[in-house]
Amino acid sequence: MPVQIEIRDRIAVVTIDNPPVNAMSRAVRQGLSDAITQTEANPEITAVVVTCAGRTFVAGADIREFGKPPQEPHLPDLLDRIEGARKPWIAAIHGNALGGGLELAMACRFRLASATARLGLPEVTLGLIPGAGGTVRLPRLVPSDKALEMIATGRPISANIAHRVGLIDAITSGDLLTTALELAHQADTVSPTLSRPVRSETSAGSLNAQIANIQTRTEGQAAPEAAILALRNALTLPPTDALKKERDLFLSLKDGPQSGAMRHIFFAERATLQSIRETLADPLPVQRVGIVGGGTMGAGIAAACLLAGIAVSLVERDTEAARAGANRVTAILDNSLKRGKLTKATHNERLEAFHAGDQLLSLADADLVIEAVFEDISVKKDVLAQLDHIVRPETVLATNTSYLDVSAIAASTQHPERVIGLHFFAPAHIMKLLEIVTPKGLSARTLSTGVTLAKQLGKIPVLAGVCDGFIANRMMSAYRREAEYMLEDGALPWQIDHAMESFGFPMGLFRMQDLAGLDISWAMRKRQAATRDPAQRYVEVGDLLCGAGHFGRKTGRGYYVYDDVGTPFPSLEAEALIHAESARKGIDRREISESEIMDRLLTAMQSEGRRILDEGIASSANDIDVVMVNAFGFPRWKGGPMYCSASD
Ligand code: 3H9
Repeated sequence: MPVQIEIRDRIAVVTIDNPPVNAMSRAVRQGLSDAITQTEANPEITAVVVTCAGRTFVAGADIREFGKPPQEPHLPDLLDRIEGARKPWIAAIHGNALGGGLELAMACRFRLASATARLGLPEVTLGLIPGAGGTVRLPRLVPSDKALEMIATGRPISANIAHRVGLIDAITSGDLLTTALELAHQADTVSPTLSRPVRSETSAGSLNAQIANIQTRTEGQAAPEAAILALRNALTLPPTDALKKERDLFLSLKDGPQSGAMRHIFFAERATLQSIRETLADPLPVQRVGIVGGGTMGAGIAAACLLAGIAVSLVERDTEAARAGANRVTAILDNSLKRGKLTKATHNERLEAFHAGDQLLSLADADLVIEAVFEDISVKKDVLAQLDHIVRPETVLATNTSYLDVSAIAASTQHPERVIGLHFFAPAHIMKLLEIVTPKGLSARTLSTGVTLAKQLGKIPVLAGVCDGFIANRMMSAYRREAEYMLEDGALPWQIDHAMESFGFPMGLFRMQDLAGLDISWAMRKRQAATRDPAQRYVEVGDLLCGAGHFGRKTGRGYYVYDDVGTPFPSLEAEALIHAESARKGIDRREISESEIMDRLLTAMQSEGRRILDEGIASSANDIDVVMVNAFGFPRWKGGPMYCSASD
């Protein structure tokens, strides 16, 4: 039974028990409906406490039911009954109260939360808006700017903030249920949420400015626009009308393409390890990580580990380089402190768990060592071969490479079964994706340990087989190649970028390459030149730009030219060079429309994706979508290239 009732001292305790996250499935809704009927009918009961078993309060409606027609009892009706009940309901919140879970809490008379709870309306991240009164009840509890922020960004807030802004009535660090039972005796003095006026301390001007800002940031997405509309309705219409309009908006979004795509990605991100779930066992506990290389990537990985509470020893080639690496790490931690992500005490604790030096021997007691040195296979092989003699026999050795042959790197050690590829994305302490590259012969324990580290770091692990570029960079190479063909065929970099940005990418490919530095991929192309298939079409524009010293943003020139504050303008020089290349190859340039640009890019991604699947490099098309969304900003509300092709 997912909902149980127990009576304690005339108070009914209604416990929802629907692991893992107490999602509001049909069975839970039915259980709650029965609980309302029973508690209303029982004269002995004076109030009701609703609480949850397990690790969290209700984390929302059951998203798995969204593909099916809605089934009674509907959540909005239930919440109306709870709010209108003669026996006041008190929400006792621990863990997360999200979406429908927070809507349940807001329909209660009184909200008590444990100090570590988090509360939010993340529907917008699933292409939805709250559909059970959230947009109408929230601005009656918190100021309308806070309500708008929560509904339109979907970001949860801490119990402390929730208390400060009025979303919850009390916080406890003691026993949640005991406190809720004490408070239940006073709950009938509080008026129901919908009977309260909206909180109007935010001025119309500042709300409009906030709305304009959200609209700019979320262009092309239906849910934030609907969230704004729903909030405006809540602020201006009688509650019953606003509720009806909210429900209509919710239902039309739920059946729309963007929510379908975002739900696809939500589940795909959680299913990336499905194919190996059974084999994951007995990981080596990772408490101390060694990192070789303190450049941007090594420092980012070190910071990611420290932020996750893992001790780090960083090694560089000499003391000066070690000091520079340590400074990079410290700067990231300082920034986290400044932005309120770390308390002063935790910041100090993390710094104490960090050591930087120039001796590989200092990594002897590490549980896992990640090399993040220069992207050159002989340098990487050398580092791993040395580490092999230094670390304990069970220590896992990881190479952070974005495309090199991990099997060959593993073979440079005496124990290749303990070598794994961990491909982080820059900035490593922020980007959620981690490609876990699995060379043949890898031991189950090494794989489990790599996966466990990914989880400890809060990353989304995606498994990739060994090949040049794994999943991410192979996909990127394929659509970059197509984009370069289009340069010669008739399009210009800014037209391609505009098409991608209109599709929903945060930044077009050429602007992104300028930002990353054109010299990086140039160096890679030079290394690959000897093995390149001479029959394959090759576009030299990037090489020619680099040859002229135009490395992108950092030299002020690339595909674009940049002014002092970094604003990009189309580069006439790049344009002339592109035209000259078309002419040299005898290509008759023609107009290429934005829709053709996007069609060609998507087709290139999908064809490469299918090859990656055929070769067994990725274990599912969903993993490829997860990579494209999390590594390259493919718009989440379009679900990823493989999803786009399946839903065409
Ligand atoms: C909504 O509420 C609409 C209402 O306004 C209106 C209704 C009328 N449903 O993430 P995890 C599964 S929309 C079904 O790994 P964590 C998840 O797939 C909803 N399943 O755990 C996974 O399954 P599996 C608004 C769900 O501890 C397992 O639970 N709410 C749901 O890292 C564990 O998940 C949200 O958008 C769900 N709602 O994080 C919240 N949620 O083990 C969505 C999770 O088979 N959920 N599952 O792979 C989350 O953000 C995170 O799951 C949470 C826990 C923070 C709760």
